[in-house]
Amino acid sequence: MKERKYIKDLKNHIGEEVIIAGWVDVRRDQGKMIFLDFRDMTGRVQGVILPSYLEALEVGKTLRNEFVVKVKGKVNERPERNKKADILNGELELEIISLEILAEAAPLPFDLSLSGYNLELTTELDNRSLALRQPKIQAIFKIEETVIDSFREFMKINNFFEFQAPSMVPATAEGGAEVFQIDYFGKKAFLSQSPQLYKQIVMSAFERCFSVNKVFRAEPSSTTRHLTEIVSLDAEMAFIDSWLDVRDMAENTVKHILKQVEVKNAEHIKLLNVELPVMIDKTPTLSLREVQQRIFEVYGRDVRGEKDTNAQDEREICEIIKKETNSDFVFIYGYPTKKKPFYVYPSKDEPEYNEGMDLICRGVEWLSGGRRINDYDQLNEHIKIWGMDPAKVKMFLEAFKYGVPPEGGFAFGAERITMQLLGLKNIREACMFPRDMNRIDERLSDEGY
Ligand code: AMO
Repeated sequence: MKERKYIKDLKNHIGEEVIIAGWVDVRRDQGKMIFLDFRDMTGRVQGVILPSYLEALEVGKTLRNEFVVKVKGKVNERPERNKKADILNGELELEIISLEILAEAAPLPFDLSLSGYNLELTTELDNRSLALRQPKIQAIFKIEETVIDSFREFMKINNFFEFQAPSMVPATAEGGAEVFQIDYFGKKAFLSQSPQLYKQIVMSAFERCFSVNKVFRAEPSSTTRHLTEIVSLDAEMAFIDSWLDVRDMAENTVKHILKQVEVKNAEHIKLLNVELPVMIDKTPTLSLREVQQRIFEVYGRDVRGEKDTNAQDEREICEIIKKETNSDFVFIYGYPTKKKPFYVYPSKDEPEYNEGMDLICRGVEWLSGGRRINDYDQLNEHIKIWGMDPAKVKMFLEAFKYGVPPEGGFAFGAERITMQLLGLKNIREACMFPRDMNRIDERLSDEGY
């Protein structure tokens, strides 16, 4: 449709006749006149069919919401008193000359409009294809697009090489039972939980690498922050002095993402009426034991000696840190070595604790990472202690046999980032087609929401 103008550009055509194409967003029939709001991928505009356009009025009467139309009209400036300063095209109106219906739409099962839309999440997901037309839902995914783009952008600025990690793998990177097994020509294989071992292999050749990949977690419980298929933003870097270099890279990545979202998605943030989390200059960084001690001091809840944080710990430490520093983020490091995967680097001074770290934002984990073991013999020793079969990680071990610098890395879940940026209550809102125990597009059961 070569002659078509985008709705966002109509302000440049005041006084001219234009062709637009899009959906009927709202229709208000006032008898002699019909008001129609049109929507295309760039925005919305109000149009009016005046009484003198008899043919257009006839077509206008047959329209319903979501009909797809091609419209010829004249772009008129609105009288001063009718101008709306804070919305796109608030200063103009389209005087409709003719209308062509490109596709009809069945009556809608629910109100899609900005003011009328209010579906429960389960119903929204059951009607995903139609709900995706709703502006607030689109805003969430536009922001997520920026999150992923800006991660990629920051990695490239910092000389990380992008690679494509495999999704079907012979062994599990993270250990544990949370893995989907597949039948690979009669042999056992798995859907990748994480590109962990591959990113370490690629790092051993390219120094710095990253990947944006789907990963799969057979999470056996249904929570508001777990999905079974996620977008994992992974990075790995060589020649670090300590895990603190990894923390700093992760922190700077977050700063870049926050800045890009603020700049590129200003209108979406306004529409969703949210405040982005605050990252202060140096993000507070506490060991697991310090976190547990702080929770004990402030809330009197004794979780000292626990091997990891749970959801309540993460919420509470974020509340404490927010009050004290205004930071919405906190790094936690120093987990019990045995509780984390075999590749995590044990601290030199206290080998029973490791140099693994998590970044928590507003009470929910955003990122995991840290320093890795780069010494071949030490890796082999850990593989033995962890009870793993070295044959299953042969390709990984081969990389480390031939000289690998001190190194580390991290991974974010894109849906977790989006969820916490926007203060969404359920991670499913941050995933266009969420997969969980109860849903693969179709609902598998009525439970768990
Ligand atoms: P981890 O398993 O902690 O670390 O995952 C990294 C990040 O991925 C996100 N995430 C999830 N998001 C939604 N649903 C899930 N089920 C889910 N599981 C994980 C979180 C989490 O912080 N190999 C390490 C990373 C590394 O050390 O580089 C790993 O996969 O945001």
